[in-house]
Amino acid sequence: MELSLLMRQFAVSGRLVTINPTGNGNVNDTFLAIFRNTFAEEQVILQRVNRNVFPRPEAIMHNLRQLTAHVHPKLEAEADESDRVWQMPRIVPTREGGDFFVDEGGDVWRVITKVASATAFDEAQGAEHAAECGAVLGHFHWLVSDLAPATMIDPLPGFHITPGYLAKYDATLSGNALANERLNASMEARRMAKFVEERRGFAATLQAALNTGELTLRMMHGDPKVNNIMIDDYTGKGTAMIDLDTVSPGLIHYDFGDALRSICNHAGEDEQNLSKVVFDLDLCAAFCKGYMAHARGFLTEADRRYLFDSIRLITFELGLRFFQDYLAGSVYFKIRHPEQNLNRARVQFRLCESIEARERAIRDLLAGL
Ligand code: GN1
Ligand code: MG
Repeated sequence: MELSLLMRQFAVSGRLVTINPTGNGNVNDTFLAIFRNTFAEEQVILQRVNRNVFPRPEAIMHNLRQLTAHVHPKLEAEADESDRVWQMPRIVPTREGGDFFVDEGGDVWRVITKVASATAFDEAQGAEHAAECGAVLGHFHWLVSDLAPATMIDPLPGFHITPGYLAKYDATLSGNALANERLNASMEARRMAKFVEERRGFAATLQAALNTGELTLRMMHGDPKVNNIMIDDYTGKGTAMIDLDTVSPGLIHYDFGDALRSICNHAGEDEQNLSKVVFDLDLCAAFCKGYMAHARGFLTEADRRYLFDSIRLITFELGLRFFQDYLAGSVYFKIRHPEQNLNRARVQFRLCESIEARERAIRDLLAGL
């Protein structure tokens, strides 16, 4: 179905001027649509939900409905005392009043409002930006801290359970001849397999702390990387978290680690030159300061003990996910060239090593917060 016809299913007023791909997510397909009338313009985001990744798209729309119903009134209630305007997209209904549209091929499409006058950067712009990212994540954790987990449907069961990804990796290698061929085709891939083996025990760290009750489930964003954090174009302040499909009960540590692994790596996720992949301590310090301004009140002593591990673990986990997907034939993360997921894995593993090498300095920094 043509994009403009799809757009017509949704209740946006004005005339559609243009519709173009936007962002660079690895999962959903995203488009920016601009509508105009004589006096005004409206910009909205059209997305096709990836059914391969999200087997129950109606569940993520249910969650988005619950999340926005919880957060919008909370944002409005604090608006007068707040140092900025915080934003969160809202669902644009279909002309029939539904939250999404199913096309003739069975694909689920949805439209949400675009966060006004703001930019999501693909890499950290400096310490000030990193601090704003921290503030946005801390504020987001506060926003969802009293959202009842029972109102949400787990969008991706096992999403950040690292031992589960190890099991998936093992299953890929034991049941798939092509995966073994891919593994043995390069020294690089074999070195990476060794890297995984050396960290098998470590992979269970956060899950173990959850099982003993040392850490507790809370609402998390699930994907707070740097380009899911919007910065106001005029004030430079953080204004919104986007990509809300993975908001679910989990450990806020996953978010903390995921944000840092993405913000503190200037080289991004697709760098070819590994010597450029380094974990930047100054950006880490800036992010943590911004985060703590909102999170100090709800972080326990036990939470703090696991902050370092969370940075190391989520970086390892993402590398493992890319590596497993490469071996399985790149069926999960979208790619633009055949070796892309292998290279993405190399980058995360290198970043993980850089985090390990800076363990003392990172722990000291976290202890001083
Ligand atoms: C995927 O599609 P995108 O870029 O928002 C992935 C995240 C990864 C990220 C790495 C549902 O997110 O977990 O951290 O790629 N999302 C899902 O770039 O798997
Ligand atoms: Mg995402």
